[in-house]
Amino acid sequence: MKFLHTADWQVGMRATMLGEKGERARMARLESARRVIELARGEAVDFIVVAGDTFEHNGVDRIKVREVAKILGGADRPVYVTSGNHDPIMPGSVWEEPMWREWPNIHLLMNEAPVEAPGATLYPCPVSARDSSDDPTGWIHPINGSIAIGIAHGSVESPAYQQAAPVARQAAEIRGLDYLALGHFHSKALYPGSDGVVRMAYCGTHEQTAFGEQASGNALIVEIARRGAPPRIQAARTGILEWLAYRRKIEEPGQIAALATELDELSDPERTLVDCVLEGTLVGGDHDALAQLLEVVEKRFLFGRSDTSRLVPDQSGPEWIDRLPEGYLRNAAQDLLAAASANPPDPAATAALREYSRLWREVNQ
Ligand SMILES: [Mn+2]
Repeated sequence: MKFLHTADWQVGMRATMLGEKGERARMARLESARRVIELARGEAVDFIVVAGDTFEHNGVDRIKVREVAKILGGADRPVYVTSGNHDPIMPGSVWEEPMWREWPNIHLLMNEAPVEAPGATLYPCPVSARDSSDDPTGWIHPINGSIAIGIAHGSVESPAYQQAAPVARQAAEIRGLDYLALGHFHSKALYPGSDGVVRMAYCGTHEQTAFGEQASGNALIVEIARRGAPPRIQAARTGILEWLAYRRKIEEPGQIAALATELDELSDPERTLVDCVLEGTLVGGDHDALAQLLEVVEKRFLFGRSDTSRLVPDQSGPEWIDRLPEGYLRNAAQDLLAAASANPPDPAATAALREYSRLWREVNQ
């Protein structure tokens, strides 16, 4: 028996941080949803499990809901969907739409009750609107000899912090499950049991949602030979967009130019989002390299942002300042340089100095 585990499609996510590029990121969530279904076909899985947060919220535009229903409905195999904290069961929720009944392969699992799937029994733990501090898997007691698969949406217990809907760290063992398909955490995470076998996992979101998520943009293919046999779990890439975060400490000349070259050589800039944070010391000769780097970050990619507020110019200043006409033009640049090099540095002066340099280059070209 083999199935595909996915979750957290978050369709309808606003991605406001991305501004006008947000629409591209929103469309990508549907494109990669189609890739999940293609993957299921290619792997010839018996069924698909969607472990919550298919939608960002219950008010998602019904045209988009219908688009998701079409994608799932075209899977040529059963699809089992449960709710998450973003799309909980409640009056008026997306799950009450009659459209779901148009695709007989889509099964909405909105009750805590076992459901027979091809080759396995499913134990869904749907999320409803009321808050709960109970383990959502608490009701599960496998009753027969068939492969037992739990589906839940929540946070695996961590001693570090308190969660709503905490899932016991050993939930798969405690509940007697062959596999617990988890949703909610956007990065892929596997949890070995006391025997070292992984029987519970987050698949992560199918398409990354923010900078810094590790191992997201995947779906899991899970194969279980029989009740009690260790699952074979394989991650497959489904994401379309690349979210790259660069954190660099600048300590010597040339580092910025090297980073600019690195970014300039990245393939598929139209699918790439870049977050570039530089700190350290900017030496005079590197001002041009920085201008070039920031231009690459801002203009080359689907989305690019940079933070150089902790990159402090050294007192020597860039050469272009010395070449400015004597008088207020040069004095203004030197004043900005002094403020930018002060301790603490004035980030507005740093940005103004950079803008000044850019304008000056334009005028002199
Ligand atoms: Mn969630």
